[in-house]
Amino acid sequence: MSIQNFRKHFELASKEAIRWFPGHMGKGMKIMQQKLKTVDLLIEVHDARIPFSGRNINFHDTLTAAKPTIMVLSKKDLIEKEYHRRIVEKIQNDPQFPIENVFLANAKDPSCDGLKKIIPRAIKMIQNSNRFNRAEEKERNIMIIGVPNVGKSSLINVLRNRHLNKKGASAVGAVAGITRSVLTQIKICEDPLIKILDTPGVLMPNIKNVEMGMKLALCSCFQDHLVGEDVIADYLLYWLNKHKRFHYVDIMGLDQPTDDITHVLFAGAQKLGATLRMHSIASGTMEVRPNLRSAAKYFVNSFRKGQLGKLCLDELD
Ligand SMILES: Nc1nc2c(ncn2[C@@H]2O[C@H](COP(=O)(O)OP(=O)(O)OP(=O)(O)O)[C@@H](O)[C@H]2O)c(=O)[nH]1
Ligand SMILES: [Mg+2]
Repeated sequence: MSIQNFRKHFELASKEAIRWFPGHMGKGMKIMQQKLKTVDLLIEVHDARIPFSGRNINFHDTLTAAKPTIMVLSKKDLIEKEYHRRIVEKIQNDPQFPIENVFLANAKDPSCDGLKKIIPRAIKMIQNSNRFNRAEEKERNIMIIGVPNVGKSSLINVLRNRHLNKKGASAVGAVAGITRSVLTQIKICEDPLIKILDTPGVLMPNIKNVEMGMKLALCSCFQDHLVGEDVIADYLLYWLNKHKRFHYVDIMGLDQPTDDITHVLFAGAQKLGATLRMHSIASGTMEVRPNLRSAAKYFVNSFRKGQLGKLCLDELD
């Protein structure tokens, strides 16, 4: 296939796939709102691979408008370094919800520069803010918010380790929905006394934009089975071709780029030796077929591990 023939738009075979919103999330948001009066500052965490897509805009109206807020773009190790400054500036100058204090962070690297700056900046911002009913409180409370799987709990753990020299207090995992209890309070610093409330990820109620939904799916903000690994893999292929990122050709055992996901998955299954034994109704015997689902998972995971290159999915201009 010639490169000019790649798809210019991504379309879902069924629009139904875009109706995800697990019910417990709305309840989580209400409890977070009720807790707001015990909080001095918010840290909104978002995935640096989708710095502008999929942020829950309801956070602004219900939470961040009322308290000083720091934005942390996590997983900075998975995007190109040359984008860092432009991303921060774009968020600071956002026409709708600008956030002044923005840091990029890699929770897997305790010596990361962005990580070092978060708590000192938070202390300063709380000092300079009107704490209303909390003016006499010695304890500073921070609430961490964000959509699922962006690294909220990982950030708490690495900050706790850094400022208190203590290891993981909050459970972390590669799929969405690891933190379930609405508010777990974790001490992360002794002097001054700082506690962080971990919260479950909350998506916006409606994701009408297909591309935004697919980017969130690719970054594991939903559980894969809700969208389907094959659909996520097809979106990934579309994105890679559109941006002329062809590392996948090698990784999936192809000869050249293609826009046909079935072709990619067949080649990938063959490369992996991934097969399925299935009963054929036509012949009445067991047949060995390529395991396309395994190939789709492998393809999507290659992106998630950064093996397809450092990729920021959002356009910067
Ligand atoms: N590469 C990389 N992976 C990260 C980083 N931060 C978190 N992760 C990974 O992202 C996944 C999700 O991390 P969590 O800390 O559980 O995310 P969460 O936002 O608390 O997720 P929920 O509680 O499910 O909403 C885990 O596999 C982490 O190891 C980072 O800075 N870089
Ligand atoms: Mg969590």
